[in-house]
Amino acid sequence: MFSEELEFFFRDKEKEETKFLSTDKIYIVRVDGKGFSKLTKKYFQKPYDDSFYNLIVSAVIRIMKEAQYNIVFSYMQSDEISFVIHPTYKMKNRKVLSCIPSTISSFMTMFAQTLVSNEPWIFNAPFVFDARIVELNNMEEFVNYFKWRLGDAQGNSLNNTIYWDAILNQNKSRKEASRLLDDSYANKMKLYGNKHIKYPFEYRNGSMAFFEKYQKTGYNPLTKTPTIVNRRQVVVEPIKDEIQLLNTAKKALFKSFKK
Ligand SMILES: Nc1nc2c(ncn2[C@@H]2O[C@H](COP(=O)(O)OP(=O)(O)OP(=O)(O)O)[C@@H](O)[C@H]2O)c(=O)[nH]1
Ligand SMILES: [Mg+2]
Repeated sequence: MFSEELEFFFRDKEKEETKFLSTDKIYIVRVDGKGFSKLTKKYFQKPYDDSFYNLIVSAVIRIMKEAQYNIVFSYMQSDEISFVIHPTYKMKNRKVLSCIPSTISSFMTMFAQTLVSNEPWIFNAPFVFDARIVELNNMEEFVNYFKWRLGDAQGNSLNNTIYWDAILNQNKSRKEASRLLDDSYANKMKLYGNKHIKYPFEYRNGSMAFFEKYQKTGYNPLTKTPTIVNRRQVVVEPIKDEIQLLNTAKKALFKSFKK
């Protein structure tokens, strides 16, 4: 039987989760693959794998087309994705935190099936993502957030290159390979930069997805004439440098303020 007393008691316990995103802040939802070190070791090439990258990109493009999430910009690196949410979006924190990672997980798991359509299901595990909300107060924090994530991407990818080169090409043990990473970024770049630079930008810096307008010729059945219609599509670009990432992220955010 429905009990108002119990309803009140348990709704009160949920109160932290019933907050709404505030319209005077900027929100980023960052998702990160859970246990992907093990998963990618089993099913993908080390250190980088085009199929893995394409799976994440496909899932990101697909979720950005879901109007309900109001994502205006995404930054992908390794197994993490930062989604910038439209600044006037009034959604409950708990919805954002639960629906975005579950949608990304579902799309990635779905798309993985097409990747191996001629084989039996080889990914004997779902692609699971955790999520957190990052609340930013102003543009400076927004810019610094992306500087921080890009720096993390660059440091991790350099380590990945060094570690897997030692294991796969130099017969080093995991312990020996790990020891090579205990050096400064500058020194590691000096020693291994020439190997690292051979990998494409998407693996060294990550890539970004944003909306771009384009025009399409349609047909107006009332006037029976061709008409030009404005559409938008998701564009994905590997990141060449920090300036390109920051400028594109800022532009995507400013565009959404105007709408
Ligand atoms: N083989 C392969 N592995 C990748 C690729 N991109 C990312 N990864 C791996 O994904 C992992 C991401 O690191 P983490 O998020 O710290 O590791 P995790 O195992 O997911 O740990 P949690 O996030 O704490 O659950 C690293 O082990 C990367 O090597 C890729 O293109 N190919
Ligand atoms: Mg992870």
